[in-house]
Amino acid sequence: MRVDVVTIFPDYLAPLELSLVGRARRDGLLDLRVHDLRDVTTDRHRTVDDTPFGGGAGMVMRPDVWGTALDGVIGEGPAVLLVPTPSGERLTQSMAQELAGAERIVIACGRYEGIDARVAEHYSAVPGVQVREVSIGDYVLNGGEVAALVVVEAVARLLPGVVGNPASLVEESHGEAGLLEYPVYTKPPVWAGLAVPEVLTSGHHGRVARWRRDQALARTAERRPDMLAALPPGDLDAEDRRV
Ligand code: 6GU
Repeated sequence: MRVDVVTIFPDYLAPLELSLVGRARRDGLLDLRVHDLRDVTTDRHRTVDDTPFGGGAGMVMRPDVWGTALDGVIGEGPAVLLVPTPSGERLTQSMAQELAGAERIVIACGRYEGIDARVAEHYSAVPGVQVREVSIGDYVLNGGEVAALVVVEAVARLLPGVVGNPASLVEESHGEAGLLEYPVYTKPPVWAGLAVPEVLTSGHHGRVARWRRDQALARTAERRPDMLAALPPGDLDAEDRRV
């Protein structure tokens, strides 16, 4: 997969050289390129923004600058143009899975009050380009760069070969079961006066599995009742309903 990130702060994306995403890049599983939006400007001040038509506070990013930058990276084949914005559709694990199937993703990181709306409109009409305006949660950031980090990490770890043990993708929160993950423990067996739950050291696989499912259910009911309510009815059996 190739990902192009366009931003006025390329240094913000430096963490993508680290850890699992960094290794995926070095291994050739992810071709990630970061571009400075200001490189396409032609004026002395390298201007990328201007005052909003209709008035109001703040500045809006110019569509002509974005058009030049995006035309330079988007290519001919199918691509997702992902625009991080607090007014976008919410990023979910299933969206990350969809994005992991894309050949190319271009991420247009806005700053200030956002990017002139004609940019999304224009690229929506370009054959092969799918525009997705995406929010990472109900809070406001200063720009799209941190959201781009989030999207790239969420997507990269789903690419074949990126996560060493694919089994670790299966049971985690927001995975198949539609539940939050159960709590986990390791050595030492007693720490700060707290013992590991006895069932986990019992060697009884059936009891461990039941305990983990109960913990996941209780946790989800407590922290994310919306997720529990969204489960298909058949997903909860009689044992589950006791929790
Ligand atoms: Cl994608 N961008 C900004 N600026 N703020 C956000 C966001 C994105 N998602 C949540 N808040």
